[in-house]
Amino acid sequence: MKSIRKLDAVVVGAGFGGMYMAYKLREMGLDFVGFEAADDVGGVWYWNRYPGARCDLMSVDYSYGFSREIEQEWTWSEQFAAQPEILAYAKFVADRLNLRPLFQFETRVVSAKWDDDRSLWIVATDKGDVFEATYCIMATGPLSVPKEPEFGPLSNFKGELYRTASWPKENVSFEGKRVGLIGTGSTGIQVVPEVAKEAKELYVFQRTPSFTMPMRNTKFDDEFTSELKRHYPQIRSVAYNSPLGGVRPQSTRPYFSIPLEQRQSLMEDAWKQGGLAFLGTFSDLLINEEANEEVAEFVRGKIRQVVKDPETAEKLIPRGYPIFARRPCLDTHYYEAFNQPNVHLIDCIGNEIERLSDNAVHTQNETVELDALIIATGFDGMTGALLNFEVTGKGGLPLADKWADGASSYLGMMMHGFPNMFLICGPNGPAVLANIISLNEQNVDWICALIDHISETGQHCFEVTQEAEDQWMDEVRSLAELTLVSKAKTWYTGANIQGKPRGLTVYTGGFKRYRDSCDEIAAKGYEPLVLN
Ligand code: N01
Repeated sequence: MKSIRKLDAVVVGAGFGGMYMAYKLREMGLDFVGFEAADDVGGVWYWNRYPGARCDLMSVDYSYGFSREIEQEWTWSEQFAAQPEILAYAKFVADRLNLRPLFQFETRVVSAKWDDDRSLWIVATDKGDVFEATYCIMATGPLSVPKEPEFGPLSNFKGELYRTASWPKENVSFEGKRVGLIGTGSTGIQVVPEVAKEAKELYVFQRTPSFTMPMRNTKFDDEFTSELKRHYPQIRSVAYNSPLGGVRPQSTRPYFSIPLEQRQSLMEDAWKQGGLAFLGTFSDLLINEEANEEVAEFVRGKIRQVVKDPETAEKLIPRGYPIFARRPCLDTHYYEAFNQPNVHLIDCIGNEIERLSDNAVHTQNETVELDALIIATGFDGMTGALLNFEVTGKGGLPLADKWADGASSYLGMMMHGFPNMFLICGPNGPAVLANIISLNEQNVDWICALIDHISETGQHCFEVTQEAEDQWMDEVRSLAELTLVSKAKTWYTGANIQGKPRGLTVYTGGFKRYRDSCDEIAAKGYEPLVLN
């Protein structure tokens, strides 16, 4: 029988959250092990290496701010970095800080169980190893478990099958092939223009059209890069004090505070500028339904201008939900791709995909024969990774039972009934509406300060009270009611997964307000936590 190793902490996941946590725990002198299912660091950027994968937050924001050295040594090549560059950055950080020895790669945690009698976590891996740890830290990411589409099983398709969320490392060629793509969220929208360049025919299966705006990516030149590096401290300060946790123009101008002509001209400017410029043009697009609809109509007009076939344009036009309520997408020639003769839109509204067969996708009304099929149907977001293995808290309470009616947590970082467990960027924090790298850093710093505090008090355990968790959840829900974010059927609300409890599991108050709340709790001596 293998011996049980005793630790101060385990960390699950070697994405940007897990990497920074491992770095900090080592600095604190704690004995810990990190586990990662992949064979290297990078998390979501390790797995999602599909053609066109790119971050829609600016690279200067989507990077660590905790190390002045790394900021100076790493050079971003463009405004919105592509997946290979982001993964290279993660590897660079791992090398520079010698993080790899802190992780066991190609190792999945299969269970994490709280032992009431001994007040510690018992963590088992698929390698048959068992660890006992004071703290269990879940850096499992909000988007790490792909959704299993309703028309499965995917293995019914005998041609080349690719999932964007676990894309092969080897080069994939679609040259001369009939390719199907299912899913038109942020991922599918990035895949289309790339595969359209190669495929003989590309069939895009679209159920809900997304709003997407031109990214208008730019390369950085040497002069820009050296200015950027000189100003990192100021850039970080702006980012950390912003609602997004990143540098983006903010507006205090409500949409209807200026005349129509001026509004139109500002929208034209935002469209030309690209990126998420719209969100920095008016202050109330996520709270004022009428303003939101006018901006949506502007974008619909742009789709009509770009897409030459009016019938295709009408099918691509999103209706029935507010713009920005689904994750706003940024694209590089997405709508233009539908002007190519080899790209075909299959509208799945009223024409659901029913099943896959050896060489075809069968919808209610048609059969499309294919050589290759790409699945970009999204993720079991926010909670999927944590419910993917056995996690039990006090009294053997399964996490699945605690979350049976919806994910509840305190600050998105801890849960009543699960002492000494931390979530990094967990549900009900601002993850996915804020720059996740800034949030990772903030969560990790806050958690490490709490671990220090616990050890200074001579205690070993913390647990958040039910009352504090309930109050936080009330705040999450009441803030959500002020915005239009929950008014679309999205993974933000669990609506993309059959049987998943519905409800927005994201804190919509913005990064700065969230950070202030966390700081206030620390300043007041962590009152909502019981230490023993
Ligand atoms: O997933 P999604 P994603 N039949 O859930 C469709 C981040 N991200 O991977 O809406 C037909 O948005 C589904 O249709 P519907 C970002 O946070 C970031 O694209 O269910 N279609 C939808 O069109 C993003 O929000 C970046 O009607 C089916 C699509 O699949 C998150 O990841 C890049 C279907 C899923 O869209 C998830 O994006 C990429 C079915 N049975 C991703 N089932 C950047 O930083 C599902 N669909 C740029």
